[in-house]
Amino acid sequence: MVEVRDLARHTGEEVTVGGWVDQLRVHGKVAFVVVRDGTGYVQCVAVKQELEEETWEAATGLTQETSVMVRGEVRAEPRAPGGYELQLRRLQVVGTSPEYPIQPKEHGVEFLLDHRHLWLRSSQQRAGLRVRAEVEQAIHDFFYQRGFVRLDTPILTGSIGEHAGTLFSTDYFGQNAYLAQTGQLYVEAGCPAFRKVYCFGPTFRAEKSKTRRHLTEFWMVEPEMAFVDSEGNMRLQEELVTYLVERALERCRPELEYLGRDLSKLEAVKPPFPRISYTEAIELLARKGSETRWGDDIGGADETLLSEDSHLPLFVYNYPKKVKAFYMKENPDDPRTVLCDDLLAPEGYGEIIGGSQREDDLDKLLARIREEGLPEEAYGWYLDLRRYGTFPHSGFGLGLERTVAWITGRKHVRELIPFPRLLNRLYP
Ligand code: NSS
Repeated sequence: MVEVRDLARHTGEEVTVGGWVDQLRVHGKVAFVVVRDGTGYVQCVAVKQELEEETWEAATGLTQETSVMVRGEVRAEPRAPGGYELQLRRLQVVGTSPEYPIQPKEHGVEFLLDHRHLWLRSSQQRAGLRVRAEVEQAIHDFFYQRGFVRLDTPILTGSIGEHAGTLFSTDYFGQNAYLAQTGQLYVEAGCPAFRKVYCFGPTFRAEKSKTRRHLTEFWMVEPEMAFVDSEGNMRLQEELVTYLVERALERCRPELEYLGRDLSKLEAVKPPFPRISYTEAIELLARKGSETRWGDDIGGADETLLSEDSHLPLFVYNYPKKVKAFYMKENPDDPRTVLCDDLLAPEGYGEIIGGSQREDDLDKLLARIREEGLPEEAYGWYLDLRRYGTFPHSGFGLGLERTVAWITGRKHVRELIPFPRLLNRLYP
């Protein structure tokens, strides 16, 4: 059996392809069956006169998503999808598909999400998820090339990584365990062992938000670097984001074009990215009519206001301590703020990265844990990192689905993960 993507190498030969029926068109005594095998589409041409009666009947009775094995000669045909077609000789139906639920017409999004296991087969979804897979591979390549060691962090944890308000908790043999909101605290422990490390996996947040940017389970890559400050941290973020966009442009151009992405906007993504402080952002927001005041967090609508004019991602750095997580390092020049940054994607796609330099002073960190009312006993191990050879270090988390939503130009993150977990959705 050959894969459709390899058909060019088999021009003139008779081959077998296995796949699923995408389309059938019958024009009198000629029928065209388009088969998708997961690597591409191929059009099979069935000519009544050349086929046994039975084969012709089977070909013209095919329904959408029937699985088949088709055999025939490969011919170059520029007008066919993929550029090649098969002159059908034989056809075997492997699995029938009566009344396939997703038809070539408009369906409501809840219906499509209920049928996500089938919706994955559609061209748009395939294109988005292929870009996702490429971006994931590019992330690993980027860190591997730079000497980072991948450190896998636990999903079940007793230490709250971000905020107490968005935890999924479960019983762990009589103890309370949480699904990890972040792997960060653990990659921090990996720094003295390997200097530069990263984790990349699913993270969980019981967020009650029903926005196009929120999932309750999303994937995040989190590098952590010893002896790197907030400035060096932002430089790595710029390099990573630029690399991911370049890789998508280089290896997923057909998918991006299929999705209608304006490629010139992606091609313009080059460092340095503009940077504004939180205080400057608040001033800019006030000029744009936002009600957000110094001390407030910058929400989704404000992020859109800040990033709508730019084709480049925008750094907003040094937020007030009060709106950020306990582990961020106090800014020595303004102790009301912390040394952190959010990277906002252009065109209103929102925050794709949150990063910071970490508090490396034991007493300050302990004070922050107490202020936040976090259970101190769960952080003994984390505080040990400050007790035994504390060191300046920084890191960040890039949200995969938001990044891919921006790169592909898709509005909603739910399409950029194979099986989205959303408020009110655990099926399929
Ligand atoms: O909360 S973050 O801003 N930061 C952290 O989790 C740090 N512990 C990362 C670190 O420094 N190692 O989340 C980081 C990114 C954020 O910018 C989004 O892109 C993404 O994770 N994110 C989400 N994506 C989808 N859905 C939800 N709910 C979500 N929350 C964060």
